[in-house]
Amino acid sequence: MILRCRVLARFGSEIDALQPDGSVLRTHLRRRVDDVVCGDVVMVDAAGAVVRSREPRRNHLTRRDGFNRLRTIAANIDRAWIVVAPRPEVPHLLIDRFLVGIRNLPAEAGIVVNKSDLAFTADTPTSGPDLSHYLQLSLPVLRVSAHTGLGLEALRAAAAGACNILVGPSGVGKSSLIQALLPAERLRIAAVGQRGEGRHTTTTARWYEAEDGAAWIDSPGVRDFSPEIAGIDQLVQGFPDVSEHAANCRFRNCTHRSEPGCAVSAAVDRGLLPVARLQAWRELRESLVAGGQSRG
Ligand SMILES: Nc1nc2c(ncn2[C@@H]2O[C@H](COP(=O)(O)OP(=O)(O)OP(=O)(O)O)[C@@H](O)[C@H]2O)c(=O)[nH]1
Ligand SMILES: [Mg+2]
Ligand SMILES: [Zn+2]
Repeated sequence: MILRCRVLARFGSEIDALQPDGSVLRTHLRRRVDDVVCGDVVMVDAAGAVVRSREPRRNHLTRRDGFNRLRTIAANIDRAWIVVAPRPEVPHLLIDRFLVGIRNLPAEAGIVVNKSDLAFTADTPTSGPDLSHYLQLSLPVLRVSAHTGLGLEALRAAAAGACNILVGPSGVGKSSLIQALLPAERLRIAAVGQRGEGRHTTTTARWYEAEDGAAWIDSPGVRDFSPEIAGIDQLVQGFPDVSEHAANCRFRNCTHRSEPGCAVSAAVDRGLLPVARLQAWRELRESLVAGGQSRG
């Protein structure tokens, strides 16, 4: 019998396939159909526990591994949430880099500030990190806590009916959030007292289905992310704020460094654009030029 299955996770040459009846079947991949990741839809020969074919993907998220090889993390993503925590500090550059990658999948992007229970302390008496600039980019910014449940209903509502992936650094609580949203599941979470980056508790992306029709993909934490983009047109997708000001630069090919009549630098000077956004733009623009991918 041939069954249409969702790929929950991949382990080497095997996958966990979610069958139409809701049961999970550990299934083998053959070399002919090897390009299969979490979120894919595959046709499975249930008797032989073998994947016969994969359906075309809407999109897929990739990243470079430690050997600079391109790895596909997950496929068929509607919405990607960049998860951060107020401490040790919010990784602004990582957010900006993810934003470019997500917008070009294409998929919708949002920011989730988890561990908001830690935001109100003596050393940070405000409501946490200032991410107001991202709101101006029409990006939802949700403050939540997997531990206290704060903001989880808003996150659930924003995720309804879509396939959502959680991305971000290790230790920010991506798995904890999915665990809090789906109490019947059993996710691996870093032990209390082992907080912080670099522990990499989650080692492979995994798909979870909610009763409200949403899907959640938990992904391994990353230290860095480089969007795979082909040129400047794709770069501006992640920087509508920079490109809005750039339209008024004197030179069309302005690099927004020290050119006369640069409207982007002027916007930074006038407090209309955070300098960190301009720095992130420059850095990614340079990597495009270095990679020979610039188209002007
Ligand atoms: N105070 C507080 N701690 C939290 C919260 N959410 C998660 N944690 C803790 O943060 C630590 C890391 O949580 P994980 O869910 O394993 O983090 P992760 O993002 O999945 O990490 P990787 O799998 O390594 O990418 C654990 O000790 C959690 O208990 C929260 O809302 N508040
Ligand atoms: Mg995890
Ligand atoms: Zn300029």
